[in-house]
Amino acid sequence: MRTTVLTLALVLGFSTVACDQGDEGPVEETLDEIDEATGVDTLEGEAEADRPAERVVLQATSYAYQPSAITVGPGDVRFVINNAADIVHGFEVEGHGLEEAIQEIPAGATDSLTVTFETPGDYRIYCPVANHEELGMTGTVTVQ
Ligand SMILES: [Cu+2]
Repeated sequence: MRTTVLTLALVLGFSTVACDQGDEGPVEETLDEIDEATGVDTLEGEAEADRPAERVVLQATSYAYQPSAITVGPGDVRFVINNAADIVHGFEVEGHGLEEAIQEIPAGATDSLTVTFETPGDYRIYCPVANHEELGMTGTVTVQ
């Protein structure tokens, strides 16, 4: 249920941006704002907390994430996922009582998900679409 609400919020966020009606809702970003070589976000002024979220850029293909092994620090991490495939994919993070997801990212689209990691350890990432997880669309986020 929580993931459904989150997905809806993201969809509404798209609408808000598309209509150019203001600053509320998730900020939609494009890879233009991400330095492809370093993964560093070059978009300024979007930090909502005192400490800006760590940012991880992933590419989704059929059927894998690149990178699939990610190490981050604790706290807020914003995953920016570019679906480079020609079919829909998604992105889910699960572990240590945490479960957050983007259920669907259309082919060719980019979406982002901010997750707050409070517990160090390994978290699983996988694609929640159809049987993509079984097809190998998985990975690991290590929080340390
Ligand atoms: Cu998928």
